[in-house]
Amino acid sequence: MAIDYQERIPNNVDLGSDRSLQRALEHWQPRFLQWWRDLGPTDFQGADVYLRTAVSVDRQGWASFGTVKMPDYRWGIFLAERDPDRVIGFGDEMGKPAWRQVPGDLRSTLRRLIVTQGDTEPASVEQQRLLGRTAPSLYDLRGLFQVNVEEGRHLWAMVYLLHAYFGRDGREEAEELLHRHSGDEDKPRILGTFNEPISEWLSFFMFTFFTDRDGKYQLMSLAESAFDPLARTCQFMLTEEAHHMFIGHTGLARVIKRTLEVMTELRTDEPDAVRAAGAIDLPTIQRFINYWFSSALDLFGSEASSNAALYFASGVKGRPDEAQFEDHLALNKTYRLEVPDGRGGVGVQEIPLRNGMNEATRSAYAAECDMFLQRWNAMIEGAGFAFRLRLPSRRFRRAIGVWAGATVDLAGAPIGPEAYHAGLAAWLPSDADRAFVHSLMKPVTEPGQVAGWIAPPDRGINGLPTDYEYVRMA
Ligand code: BYC
Ligand code: FE
Ligand code: FE
Repeated sequence: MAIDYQERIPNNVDLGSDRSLQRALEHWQPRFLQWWRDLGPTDFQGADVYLRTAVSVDRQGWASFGTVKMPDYRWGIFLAERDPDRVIGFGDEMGKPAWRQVPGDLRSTLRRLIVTQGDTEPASVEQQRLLGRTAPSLYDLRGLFQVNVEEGRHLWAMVYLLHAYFGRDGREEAEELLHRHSGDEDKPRILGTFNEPISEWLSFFMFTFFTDRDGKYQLMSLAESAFDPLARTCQFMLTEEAHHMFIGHTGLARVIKRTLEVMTELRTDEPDAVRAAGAIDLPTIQRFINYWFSSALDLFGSEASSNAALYFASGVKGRPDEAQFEDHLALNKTYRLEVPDGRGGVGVQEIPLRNGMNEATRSAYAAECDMFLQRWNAMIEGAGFAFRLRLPSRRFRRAIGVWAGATVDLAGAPIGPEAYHAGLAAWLPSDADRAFVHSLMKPVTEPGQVAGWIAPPDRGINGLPTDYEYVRMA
């Protein structure tokens, strides 16, 4: 379907044919814009930014690139094409037609999932709002804003579902999505990680690497949903999500590349020497990995989850790439969990497979993260250094699930609380680490120039050169 780019709310859901829905969204739109001005990126609302905008769902040409001021970004509503023959792919309802409406008995379950998903999107924009002041290049500044506007669009995507399918309580939830705020004492965002501030760029790259990747896995699970509008919405969001993770993994690779250049030049891996030369030493990068990975793991929910079993049974949420599994019922099978045995050791518990879906997804996620670490380790090895980056154990520093609050080391071995608390100082970024990283955060605003702690990007955006003026200050 062609999209009228000049409509107030660009969409491919034929919004024009539903006047009351359109009016409800037009009512929400100025509140969204007010939120964007109040809690979106600081300082740059008047800047001209070279941004990608979703304009259709065609595989080719789904986005257009151009220079816009962020408040004029055309946040639209796009759902992947509907397959009229789509059937439910898993669970107790498998083989029945996908739902075009919300089944009454699953209304609150679906609403809660959509609200949880929706809540993370504006939360991340709030977390990142000050970063524009210290971007290492105009290329990176544009990358930040690209992520921010698209997270804004993801909020639109969830608000559309709430308005279109959940009546009055959906509209109320849509309001609340603008009233909870990241880190707010009284009204925080729903999930833990989304209340942690992101005040420097190393954490921004960690977040887009680890946390946006949780987003990918959750969206893939929801793209399997029997509730067809949710599935199609999430399917299209994944198109945009790929670039957020690209920013994360290329950003971290560039940081490591720069560190290795300095180490090679100085012929040392001494952290103090690397720091004195203005790069981020590998042990500090490791501590940031320990922090952000463990924080992201909690986003998958408990290892043993009756919620997850209900989602799977009813069809509301599947597994990422459900089609790749042979057995879509997951009945009469178990999942083997390692759990604290209550005596300071590790025991084994068999749980019904459906209850173990969160852990199965978390484990696929961890394997994907590790693949990138191995690439970076190949860079380190290629430069002739012995240091290796590692993901901490999935048991480490958990706040949700069977290992919540357990005192384990980076390898996941249970240790006493004293050893744990002493260990944390070495395992997580210290105040001094954070202060050092902050000290590097000096904005670089000359086109083509890049801060000294990160290597330049290999390529520009959309075929443009790396020294293109991606952001022009107002
Ligand atoms: N923090 O059975 P359990 C993204 C709650 S990121 C606080 O363990 P369940 C993005 C849970 O709600 C993707 N609370 O978990 C990335 C439950 O509460 P109730 C976001 C938590 O329900 C970057 C209780 O603990 N999308 O898109 O199986 C930038 C026990 O629940 C946490 C989604 O999350 C936590 N970490 O699974 C921008 C998808 N974890 O029922 C965007 C939608 C659990 O006792 N959400 N709890 O009150 C879900 O599918 C599920 O809610 C979860 C939790 C996977 C998050
Ligand atoms: Fe998102
Ligand atoms: Fe994202």
